[in-house]
Amino acid sequence: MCNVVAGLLFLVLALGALGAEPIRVVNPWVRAVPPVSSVTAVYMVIENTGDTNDKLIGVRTAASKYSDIHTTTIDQHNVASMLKVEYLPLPSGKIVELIPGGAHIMLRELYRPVKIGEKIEIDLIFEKSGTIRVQAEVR
Ligand SMILES: [Cu+2]
Repeated sequence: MCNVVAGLLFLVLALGALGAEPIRVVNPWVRAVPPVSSVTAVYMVIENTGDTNDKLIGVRTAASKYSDIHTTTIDQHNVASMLKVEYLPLPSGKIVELIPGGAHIMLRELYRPVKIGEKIEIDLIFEKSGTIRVQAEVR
């Protein structure tokens, strides 16, 4: 009897491990902007714990008309500019940070002003892992 229970427990744990999402999204947040601004940025940490490379290939939210993936580049005059990219690479076993001054998600043409403390629902679309919905707090 004990063996059966132990066996079942092992099966449940094994299935749980199989079902674990390889992509972990940590601490997503939206930059607070003045009400007149129709643009803001979203930051987060994305961890690919899986053994295959993945990509962030798209973003969807009801908060804005457009949501783009941007990287930031610094030219020889030390001027930073944003570049829209088709995807963000997420190498296996690596942590990718979306941070001010680096890669980020740009929300353009906000449908209404964002308020500090509110949570914005954002769907992150990954090439291999499908869609992951996150709640990003405005800070
Ligand atoms: Cu941008």
